Amino acid sequence: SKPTLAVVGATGAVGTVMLSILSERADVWGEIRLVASKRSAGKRLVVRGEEVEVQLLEPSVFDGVDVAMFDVPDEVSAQWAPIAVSRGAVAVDNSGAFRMDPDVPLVVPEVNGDVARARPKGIIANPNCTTLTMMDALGALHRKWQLTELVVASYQAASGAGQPGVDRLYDELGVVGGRRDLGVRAGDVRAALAEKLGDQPSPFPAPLALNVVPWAGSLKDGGWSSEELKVRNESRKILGIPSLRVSATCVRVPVVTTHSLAVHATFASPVTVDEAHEALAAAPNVVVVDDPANGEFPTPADTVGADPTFIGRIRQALDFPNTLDLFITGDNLRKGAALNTAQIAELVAAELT
Ligand code: 11C
Repeated sequence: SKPTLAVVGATGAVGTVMLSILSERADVWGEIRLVASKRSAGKRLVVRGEEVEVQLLEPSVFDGVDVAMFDVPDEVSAQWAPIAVSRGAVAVDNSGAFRMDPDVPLVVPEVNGDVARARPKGIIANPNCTTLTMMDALGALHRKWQLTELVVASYQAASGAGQPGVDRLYDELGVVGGRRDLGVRAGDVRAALAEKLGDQPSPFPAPLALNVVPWAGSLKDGGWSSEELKVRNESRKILGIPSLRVSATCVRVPVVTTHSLAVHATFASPVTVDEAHEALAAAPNVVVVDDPANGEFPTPADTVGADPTFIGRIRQALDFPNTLDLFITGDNLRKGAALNTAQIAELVAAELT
């Protein structure tokens, strides 16, 4: 019989996309059990065309479950993933709680799917969405030319901050829409938002509408953001290059969904643009869109809702040997989160059947 899946955090921004992905992909699952906190338990959600009641997160909900996916805050995963494992499930966790644990594989199926089998804690971690967006492309290039240095600037969508991020961006756009008097004086956007939205809390530390905000996550030592350190640490672990030199600047932009990255990647051996095109065109889940003479390059507005990551603007750096500059876009809720989690869960399901 087909394995049983639990989806914990089924009602969040990623959970919602997960339900549609589970409905679209080859049906590897028997029962799909939806699980959430007290606030959402009892709701009815549609998956695979059927209404399913959301069950309360409690230990017994994992009885009989083969794979439990978690898309919940770090502290909830830290507490509940081991409980799911103790009840017999393999946990696939999309929080930051276990990603850097040496006993937990951090998996992008196209890049390092083989490491998913060694999971001494019964937990497999799903990477951060910003890291994930560039892994398929960089994994393919690394295999051929051996990546040594990575300098990245991200352009991250509001939905990276979950449904509250999406709601806030739309609310802000509602305030600034059509106002030709805004964006012309320092502080005018901030003042207009304060006037119309009052004390309504924002997950962003500055206005996002008509703006960009060089911040995502929490403050860490040396002025780094947690998001920037995740890009560094997780890239090293996924690519299996512990000494990879990485420097990231993470920036939030007024895009609803789809993260973008400007990547400056240095390799051990020389690589031409044509060779990179060829390697990327052959890579799984990667689409090359790189014809600037005809205005073709990846943009978030053309990427959102798609499964692959899109690569364009591939150039050989003029002043840096063995180095490519390129631009990558990927739907942060799909490959960046729910799709990759579903793919990992399917790897486990394939072991069971
Ligand atoms: C963002 N990437 O865009 C973050 C959200 O480590 O899973 C995901 C945080 C994480 O804000």
